[in-house]
Amino acid sequence: MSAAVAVHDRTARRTVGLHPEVEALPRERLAALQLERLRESLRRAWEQVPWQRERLQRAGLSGAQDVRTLDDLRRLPFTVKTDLRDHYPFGLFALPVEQLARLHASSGTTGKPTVVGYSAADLNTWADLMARTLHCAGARRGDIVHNAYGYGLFTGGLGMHAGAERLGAVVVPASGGGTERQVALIMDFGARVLCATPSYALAIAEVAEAQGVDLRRSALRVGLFGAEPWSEAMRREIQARLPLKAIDNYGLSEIMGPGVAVECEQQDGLHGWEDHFLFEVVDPDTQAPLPDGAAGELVITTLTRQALPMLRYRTRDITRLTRVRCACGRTHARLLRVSGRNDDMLIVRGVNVFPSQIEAVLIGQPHLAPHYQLVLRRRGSLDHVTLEAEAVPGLAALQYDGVAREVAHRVKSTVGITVEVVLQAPGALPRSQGKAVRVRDLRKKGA
Ligand code: DLL
Repeated sequence: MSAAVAVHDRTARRTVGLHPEVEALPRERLAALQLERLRESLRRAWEQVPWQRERLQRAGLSGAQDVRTLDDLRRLPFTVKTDLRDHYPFGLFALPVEQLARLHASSGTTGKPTVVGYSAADLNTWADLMARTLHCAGARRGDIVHNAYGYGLFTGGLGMHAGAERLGAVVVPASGGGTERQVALIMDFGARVLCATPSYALAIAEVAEAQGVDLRRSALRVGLFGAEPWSEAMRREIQARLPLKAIDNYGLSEIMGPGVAVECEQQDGLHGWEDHFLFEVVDPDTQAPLPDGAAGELVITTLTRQALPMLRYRTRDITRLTRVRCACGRTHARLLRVSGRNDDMLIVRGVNVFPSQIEAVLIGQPHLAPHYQLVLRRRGSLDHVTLEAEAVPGLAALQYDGVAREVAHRVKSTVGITVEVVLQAPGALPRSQGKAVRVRDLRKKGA
């Protein structure tokens, strides 16, 4: 890549973000950088990955030089998760495995895991992007960062860890679990930043309350919450129980891990780091590109990944894009919250529903704890949905039925589906230590 457009543009605003020269890069310069990097990424895929070359040829391309404008991206074929599985473990890598520095994997519900590889340069880019992500959320050099994302094959723990170190913060590698001890560490060390899934952040708050520890008096000020869909209602709930700004951050292992997009302090959409990724939204059924503002499936192309260049990866995640400049001054496109995965969408008697829509109705109700699960069963030829919710301590058992009826009514009037609400005693529902399981689908088992 020519150093041209890259990282040291003197004309750009210097006031925004950890890397102001790229975070506030004027859009036309950003586009020039993207095109240059796209061609380089394509060339890597073409030369190093026979499967990529074959299908690019089938799509009528004769090489990376055929991509002359960013609109030519649409000539490239999509990549889907099963492409990675079909070439398990290393078949889509653009570097020999002995030249890599790290492997991560995400476990699928069926079959083989999806394996992703990183060169030393990829890890370096990732740490930079994570430092930028943490900074965008409000973390600063010298902050104590309590990292409760799981360490291991999951990208959350190690990804955040590297970014916090790169930022110059002090990282506490807590990982998931041992929640009582986590509460003590947050208080004793004076953590200012908490990294966790939103559901685990709530579990931490709840355990603290049960221990008689008031986390509202802790030093926590910034929460980086992601790795699962969550609603505005959940954000309000977390911000009421912890003295922090709850910031949404999005990523996926196939593309890199966390650090793909993050909210700034405006909490008004997640800045996607467009100097490293191209974002498109397409119609999930026809794959036709959709304009900014329209909801559809997010498709991401990597611009700088060496080990695993991804061309038009279909994430299955549903979101909307805006390229209107944010009040913070960053110029990069924003994702307007990821409402859920296509795979998680329930179709209940013809109505499409994401669990996060039901969450938005539940959370904040005075008699309910912020935990829930949806259980799907087949009754005859129809789908039956049970919403398992949990009462707050102190609610008399006599009131359970009335509260359940009220919740069912609200779900029907707001979301439009009929659910049977079963109210459980406090503590009855499983607590997450990582990604919460919101849906138990028993239909295939004939239940
Ligand atoms: O969850 C990476 C990550 C770690 C992101 C820590 C943020 C924080 P995977 O395990 O591969 O990677 O799962 C990726 O999780 O396709 C979405 O469906 C979902 N997801 C991730 N972040 C969000 C979010 C990590 N902020 C899958 N909102 C993605 C909604 C999210 N869904």
